[in-house]
Amino acid sequence: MTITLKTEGDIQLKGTIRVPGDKSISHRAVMLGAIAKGKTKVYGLLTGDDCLNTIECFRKMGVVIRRDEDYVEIDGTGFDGLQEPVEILDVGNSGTTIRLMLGILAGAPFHTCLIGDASIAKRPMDRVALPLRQMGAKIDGRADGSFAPISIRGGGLEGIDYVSPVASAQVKSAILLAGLHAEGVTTVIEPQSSRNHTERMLRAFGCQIEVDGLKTAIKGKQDLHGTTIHVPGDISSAAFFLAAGVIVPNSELKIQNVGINPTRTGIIDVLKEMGANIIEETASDEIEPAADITIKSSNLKGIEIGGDIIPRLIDEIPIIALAATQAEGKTIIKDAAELKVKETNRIDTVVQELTKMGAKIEPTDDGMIIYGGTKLRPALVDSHGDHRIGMMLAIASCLAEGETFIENSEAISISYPNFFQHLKELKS
Ligand code: SPQ
Repeated sequence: MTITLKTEGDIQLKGTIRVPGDKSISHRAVMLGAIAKGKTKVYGLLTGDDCLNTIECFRKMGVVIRRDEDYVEIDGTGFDGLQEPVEILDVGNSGTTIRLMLGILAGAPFHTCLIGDASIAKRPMDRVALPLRQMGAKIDGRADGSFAPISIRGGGLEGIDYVSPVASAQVKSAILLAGLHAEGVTTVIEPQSSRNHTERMLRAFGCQIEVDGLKTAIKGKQDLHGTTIHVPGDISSAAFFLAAGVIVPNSELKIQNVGINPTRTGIIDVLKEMGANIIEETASDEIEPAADITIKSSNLKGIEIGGDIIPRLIDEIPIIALAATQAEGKTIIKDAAELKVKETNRIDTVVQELTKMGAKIEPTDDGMIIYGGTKLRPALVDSHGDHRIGMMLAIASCLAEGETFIENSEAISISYPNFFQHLKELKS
């Protein structure tokens, strides 16, 4: 679907919104709720396409999951109650679903086949298949199990000590979830800290897990027990309006109940370093901390972004790149080669699409260089089926007077089904 976004004269964004539930936390709440013993109630679960696919995968393994207006209720079967699925499990566009499911299924003594869409078919699965095979799972698939479609026969796992070559929460989580059903202890050491939602959620379900710097250890054969979870708003979704509030002149926005887990708040640190006026007020501190965030338009300056902060803002790089087009001076984003294996190659798609709107931006091997102070113009642009590229382009259209056309805009419902409604409310 192609959407037309019209910007007439100088617009400003004003108002208060609550963004949908955190996608990473929502996936984990459903997954752990399904394999726990007893009922789990999840309030604020994201009902975007990716999380709905996670729910469908577990329904195909016999887990009863009910959706009410305010919450989702899961009748956990306990891990041993999962049933061998008759059908193939389709993860759609969701990398988190396929990689974390592989970790869970590695412990299940039956056969499962997983597929996804054209984007999933291009994303590397060997990063989880290799350690899971070391633990004893039998995995096959396209290119020797490096890509989906992928099939797994689990069971009989032994704990391993795994030194991960990438800072990836999906790799870490897949191994920890397999470790939960392995003999002995499983450890994962990461090169830098990735998001820690799996560890926090496992604890909430009564599991013991030890974290020592970059090393995480889990003892096998622990039971999980159903619980109640409140999912905070997704900082990766809020990021679009955080940046919009800063770069669209004369704007002032409040975003309520945003998850501020420190492994995810790189976007706030970077925008502040660039000169943004952002104030956080703590809203709650349960399994995951949350805050109300107020943003005002500010003059930004270009900075260098790289190193340990990258895993803390990896999904926000498209919108950071847009913010950098409005900063004074040059912004360099480096150490972010992981962008190449997301829903799209986000180095290429960011550069290609923002260039169409007049941005001065160059790709590099591990990031991009953005020259600030550019006036953007409307254009025919494409999300390439990547929700985060689609939302970044919609925010860019607020700075481009005239009509911007975004092709494949339906991808946005993967993580933010009411994005356009919020954009319209804030513009009026
Ligand atoms: O689920 P998917 O498709 O991989 O989603 C993305 C996104 O932009 O929404 C990545 F493209 O987020 C990942 C994130 O990049 C979600 C995630 C998680 O929930 O564990 C971790 C990150 O990926 P990785 O590969 O660094 O572990």
